[in-house]
Amino acid sequence: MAEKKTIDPAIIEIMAKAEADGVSTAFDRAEVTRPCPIGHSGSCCKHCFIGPCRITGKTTVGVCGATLETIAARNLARYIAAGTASHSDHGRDMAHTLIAAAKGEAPDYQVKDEKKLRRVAKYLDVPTEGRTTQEIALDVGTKALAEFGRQEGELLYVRRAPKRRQQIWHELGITPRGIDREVVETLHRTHMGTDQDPENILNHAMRTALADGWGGSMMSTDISDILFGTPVPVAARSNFGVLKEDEVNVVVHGHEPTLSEMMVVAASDPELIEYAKSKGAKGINLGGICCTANEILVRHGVPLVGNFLSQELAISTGAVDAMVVDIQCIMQGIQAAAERYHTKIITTSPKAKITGATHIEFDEHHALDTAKKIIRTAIDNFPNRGRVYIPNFVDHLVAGFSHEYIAYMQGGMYRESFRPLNDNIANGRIRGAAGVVGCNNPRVCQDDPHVYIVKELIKNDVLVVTTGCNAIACAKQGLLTPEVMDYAGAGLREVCQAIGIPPVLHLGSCVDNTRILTILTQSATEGGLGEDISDLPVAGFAPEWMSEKALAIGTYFVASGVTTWMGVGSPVAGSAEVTKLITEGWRQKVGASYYFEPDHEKAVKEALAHIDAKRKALKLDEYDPKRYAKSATYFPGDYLPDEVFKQGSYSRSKVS
Ligand code: BF8
Ligand code: SF4
Repeated sequence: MAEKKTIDPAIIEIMAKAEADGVSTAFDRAEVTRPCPIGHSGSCCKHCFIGPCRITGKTTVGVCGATLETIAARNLARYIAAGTASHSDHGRDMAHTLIAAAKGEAPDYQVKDEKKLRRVAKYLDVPTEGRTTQEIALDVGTKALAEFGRQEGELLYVRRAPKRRQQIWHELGITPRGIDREVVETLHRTHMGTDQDPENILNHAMRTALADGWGGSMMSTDISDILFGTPVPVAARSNFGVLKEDEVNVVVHGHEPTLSEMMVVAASDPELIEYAKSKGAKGINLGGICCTANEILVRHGVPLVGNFLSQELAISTGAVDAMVVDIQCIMQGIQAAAERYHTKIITTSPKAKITGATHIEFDEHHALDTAKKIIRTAIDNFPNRGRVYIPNFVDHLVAGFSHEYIAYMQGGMYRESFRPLNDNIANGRIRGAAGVVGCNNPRVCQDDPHVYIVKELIKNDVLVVTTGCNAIACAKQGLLTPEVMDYAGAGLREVCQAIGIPPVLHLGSCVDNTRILTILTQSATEGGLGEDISDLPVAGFAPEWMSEKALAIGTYFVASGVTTWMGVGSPVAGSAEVTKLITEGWRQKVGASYYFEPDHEKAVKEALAHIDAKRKALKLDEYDPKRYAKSATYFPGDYLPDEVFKQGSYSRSKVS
């Protein structure tokens, strides 16, 4: 039943076509390939060729004597190292691009946000007085790059965390040093016969994740803003209905904005539009999948085609003339799907090739030329289309809430602060805040846990910030619009109306989870809600996580003081001791716990109780959903037509 696999109406509709066309998708393959229960629970070690050693109960240790606890902790640490490496390598490439732009070697990139450049220069101890933009940019890029290979001292960005947090990290000895160093050290420690104390392994796993959150990912966000502009709210559209039957559809998929930004420029090139017309198309239509989609959505309003589990099915529309990919979260299955249609898969990164795909290597020194070549290839492919069927679903959305803009909304350019939000959390209009982020995973119904959790939270007066594939799930269900105020609790609605923000704020891609770290720090240091991130009434969720990056993100949130609920299942379920170490153990160490809870209804209940406990510890007014909004200035349905409100779900509108 398609309905059990996804709640996305466009996916439900296209599944039948995909099946008829003989396309195998992750939804199908997930039924055939079940996870190995031993590996799934973290109880299999393959760190040397004596093994793999599977701890099944009949065996209690590996051949080398490694215990289940050690094996589970090592496995988790390695996931986190891979996630950190992926985000951080992306950040490193951003630094290279900034340096090339500053030297004039990448003429298609310029510094777009000088204010942000100067702010980031301060974080990195780069002098700005009397210097040109190019000089500052060159030093910022060079200093950022040095953070990856740093051998002495600690990451400069650590100073951006609240003082108390920095102290906790110092006391535990988990302040990150060089980004690459922490990743390498995790691989070393988890090599056969090295670190065999689960607690010690997990401490270093936190240090590695912090190198991602307060290092590679944070620098990636900063440099993207410097080069491409800091996002401000922008209206856009989402889901398969954004594909156009009569235009050349180019779908970008992956993560690095260096490529997708140039695709935006190339897609509006008049010469190429004329070329498209010469092939019988009315124009060039750009859309995105996964995080690179979020990057160009928040800066240019480019529509979202879908999230992680939409990638193969978008091809099944027969309307995608080229799917242009770079790095991360790109299923190899898209190539097999594309071979059933006319779609060209174009790989662009030397780090990520797919057998059978067309490779057009992207190089920041000739960025626009390469982007144009890619678009031209897509145009040439347009006449090869077979039968096209585009499920006619589209939703509207508002995205682009950078932390700078959220602060700006609370007082304008001269008085921007987090005071209004802090005050309204203190007085109980807002019960708390939550970050709901992360992937799709075909082991659960696509988008269902995402949407359930977000709706429950806003109904309970919890302000939601979102990124990554959760943000796209919210977009596809119409949750990123002001109209969603109808589903928000009365207090939260009042505040959102007063400030002029929707109750669910789209902050960007997965590396932009670092915007949440910045917001949390600003809120914690603004006053009135304690002095550290772990004092705040907040929670984190990744309801449908699947990637190693998601584990790195979850871990850096916990190590930064945010108790986090991951859905789907636990990668350390096999070890009660490791589970205890990352829940109770980490609560004692860093003031937050890492939960893996497949029951998303239970996760929300636990998170609300956690938020209330934090309120109590801060001696704030007890949360009372009936206290505010008694003046009857608002009635349900003020934002949505009655019949839509009564359906209980906004959106799923058909395109006219
Ligand atoms: O970095 S949320 S499936 S697309 S890993 Fe991947 Fe997960 Fe989507 Fe972006 Ni993030
Ligand atoms: Fe087995 Fe130990 Fe080798 Fe792991 S490191 S595979 S537990 S012998």
